[in-house]
Amino acid sequence: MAGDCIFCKIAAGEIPAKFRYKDDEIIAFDDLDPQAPQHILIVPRKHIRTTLDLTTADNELIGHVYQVAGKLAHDLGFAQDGFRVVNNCNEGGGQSVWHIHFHLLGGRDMVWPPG
Ligand code: DGP
Repeated sequence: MAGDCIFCKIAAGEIPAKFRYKDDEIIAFDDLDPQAPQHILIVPRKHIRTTLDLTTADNELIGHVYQVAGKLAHDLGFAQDGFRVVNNCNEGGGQSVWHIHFHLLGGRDMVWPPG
């Protein structure tokens, strides 16, 4: 755990969140600033700063993130209509929290190209 990290504090139960999923490896909770009717953050418990800090040791973990994204989309009823999983990397990519996370967005049509 990184002491000043918001997502580590949410994982440790020190900051409240509306949880949608939890296991030993990852947590998922509603985004504070939703960009779609359903906007859930899927966050590994392990403090990894950005996508650029992933190693082969994390391959299974990231695969698990995508499995949970699909399960949540299915359970929340927007899997068939379509959804998006987004990872913002570094400031130019839109990253603002320095603990790797994946935005699961659903409940509306998505546009392309993204902003
Ligand atoms: P990004 O910009 O890709 O790093 O996304 C960070 C997201 O985290 C952003 O959409 C807002 C969300 N967020 C930041 N702080 C909190 C918090 O304390 N609680 C929750 N639920 N979401 C947060």
